[in-house]
Order: sequence, then C-alpha cells, then structure tokens
Amino acid sequence: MTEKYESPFSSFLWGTATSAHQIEGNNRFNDWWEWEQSGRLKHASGVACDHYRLFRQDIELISKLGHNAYRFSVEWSRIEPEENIWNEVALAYYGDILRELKSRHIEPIVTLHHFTNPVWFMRKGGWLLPDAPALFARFVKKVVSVLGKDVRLWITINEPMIYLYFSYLLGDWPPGNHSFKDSIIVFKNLVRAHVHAYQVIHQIYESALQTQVWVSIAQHMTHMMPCRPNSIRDRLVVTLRRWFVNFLFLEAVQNGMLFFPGLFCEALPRKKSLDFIGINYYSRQFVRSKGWIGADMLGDMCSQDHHGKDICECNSLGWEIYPEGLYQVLKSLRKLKLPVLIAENGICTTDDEQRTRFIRDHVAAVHRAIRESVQVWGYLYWSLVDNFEWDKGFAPRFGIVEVDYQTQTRKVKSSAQELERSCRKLCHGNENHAG
Ligand code: GCO
Repeated sequence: MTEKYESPFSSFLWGTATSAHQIEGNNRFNDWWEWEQSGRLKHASGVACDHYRLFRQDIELISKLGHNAYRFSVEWSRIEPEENIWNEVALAYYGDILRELKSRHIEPIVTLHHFTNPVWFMRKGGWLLPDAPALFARFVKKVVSVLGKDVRLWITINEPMIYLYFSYLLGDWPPGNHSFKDSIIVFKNLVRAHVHAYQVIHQIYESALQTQVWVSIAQHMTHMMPCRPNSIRDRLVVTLRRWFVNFLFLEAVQNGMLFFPGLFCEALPRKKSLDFIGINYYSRQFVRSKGWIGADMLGDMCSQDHHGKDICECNSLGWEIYPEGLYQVLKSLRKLKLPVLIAENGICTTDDEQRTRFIRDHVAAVHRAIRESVQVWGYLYWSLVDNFEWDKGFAPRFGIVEVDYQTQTRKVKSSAQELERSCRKLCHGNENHAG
C-alpha cells in the first residue's frame, strides 16, 4: 500500500446491514404496508422477522458473530405516525437498540430513509411536494436530537436513484407513479432533502453534542460494460449510464449543483454535503445502445440476451455475481477523494457454499482496492437475516442467518464464518500495511 491507512475508527468496520420495514414487522403506517394490503403484491411484510420484538436476541447474535458494526434504519412512519405527532415509544425502541449495540462495542450506522414513507406524507403529495425536503428534515432533526449521542455515522437516504426509478419512473413500487416529469421533481427533492438533512445533523453535533459525526447516502453502484467492446456507440452509452446511475446524485451533492444537460441547472444552498461515500454494490450490467432521444440515451441492459457465455454465476434473482466489479467501482470513486463505506453487498441464494464464495471473493476485491490506496472504512454484508425483499417477498434468501418464518427461529449459516474470517484477514493485512 502506498499511503498509510487513515480511518477515524479503531479498526476496519465490518458486519451486516438491514432495514426497518424488511425485518421489524407491523409497520402499519407506511406506504409499503398500504401497497401490500391493497393486494398488488403476492406477499405482505406482516410480522417480517419479528425483529421489533426480537431485537435483543438479534443483537446478541451479531455480537456472538464477532461483528464490530451494524447498519439499520429507523422507520419514519413509526416515529411520526401522523404529521408532527411523535411516538416516544418508537424513539425509545431505537434508543434501546443503540444501547444494546454500545454495550457490545458495535458501531451503529443509522439510515434515516430506506424506501418507506409515512402514509400521511404520501397523502399530502410525498416526494413531489415542494416542502418534502423540509418535512424530511424536521423528522431528521427529531431523530438526531434524541438518538445522536450514540451515533457517529448517519446515512440520510438509501439508494435515492433506485427509489426514484422504481417508485416514480417505473411505477413498480409505491406510489406507483410512471412519469418522467415527476421523476425530475423527485430527483431534485431527494437531493435537497439530503443537503437539508446534512445541515441539520451537523448543526446538532456542533451546537449540542459537540462530537464528530459523518454523514452520507447509500449510493447503489453497478459496474457497467459495453455489449460490443469495439462499438463506440455502446461505449458512449456505458459512459452516460454510469454517470447517470452511479454519479448523478453524488456529484450533485458534492458540487452543490442540480445539473442535467438541457434539462436543469440550479445551485444548492451548499457544496460538499458528504463526509464519506456509502455504496451498495451487487452486480454488473452489459449495456447496448438504443437511440439518442430521451431515456433511450441510457441504452438497454442486455446481460441475459447476449452474454450467457460471459456470465459464470447468478444469484437466485438472476443478478450476475461479479466481484471484480466491486473493485472497479471502488477505483472509480477515487476521483471524489472521500473515504468509502461499503454499506451493502450481498447475495440471495439457498446454496450457502455459493454465499461463502461470494463473501470471500468480494472482501478480497475490497482488500485489493485498499492496497491500491482506495480508502475503505468498512464492509457491511446484506443482510444479517433473511428478510422481506420488497416486491419479491420472502423467497430471496440474503441472510447469513436463516429465518424460519413459521417459528421465527434463527439459524446461523456457515457463510457467517466466512464473513468473520475474510474481514479479520483484511483487518490484519491492513494493520500490517499501515504499521
Ligand atoms: C436495496 C436495498 C435493500 C435490498 C437489497 C437486496 O439495495 O435495494 O438497500 O433493501 O433488500 O439491496 O436487493
């Protein structure tokens, strides 16, 4: 390694990530619950993993597995079930989670928005509302004032571009919008919401808590390759799509500018609203040019149609497994000159040996990037337990811990040992390098 490894944490952070609606159960006041009850999906989240009741047991498990970090989300609709009415019991519940983690020396990474929204917020207009960023910031202020003393790392919004795509452009997720015009409004509001939340969080830590804090988003990143490597058109489309999917949001908040050629250019109240970069990496895409008007400029994904021979392995949802892509994505982030936290990386499979290989190869890819001086603060596997995978229901199994949904019993899978082995090896290798 060329540079000394810098991190404010005493060790490389490693563990797992979850989100409230996917594990807690009974989140009755959010838009996903309403969507599930309307019969649009085959499965409803119901009690999910019953984590709301079993959280102490789950955290004890995290501790037994040796993890030193855990990412989870607080559920906006639980904390603010009606507009400006705060549920102190819900806040106390998250306070209990933080205390459990603290007593076991596990670093919490807390997400403030992970795909779900309170029903009252959506009835008013949701992310299309001009004051959506302010409403979100009010929630953030409440949560951070109450819970901030036990948290050093915040993720404001999980995968804003994925949320925007499925909820407002494609319409597969609530509120089921299918509009390019609305998507632009939502994009701007999500960026503004992050910047507003960033300011609120820093103000609270500077004035009241007087401790250090680091704030980011969790950016979904895909490694993209041209369908025909010699085609200039395919290569151009890859460049455009990579910028749009991987960098548009990050660059907006870093440059303090809402910018899209020919569509909009607006200054934000501040620049540099990221203290690190949280990324979620799952797969690679092959992309082929389609046309040069509107959304066609981003090309077509053609992995299944043309690349059967290039793809060695897929997960149970058909996403290609490609550890090299994580290394490439990490290298592509060097230009932003910020430390990186892998906020999610995971596989759904019922073959736990496949998961074991997945973890080993992806952590090795992280290690390779670190040796080439990408600053990586940590690695969080998605997910701790099998859970509710949104419109795909409970079938995809992402956990290093198996959940029997009939009895709510947990069973540690052997891939959990690989997570520990690989991450300890990385920590050890790093210390040697730094030392
Ligand atoms: C996402 C979310 C998670 C998913 C995970 C697997 O990336 O979509 O953060 O909620 O469950 O990524 O698809």
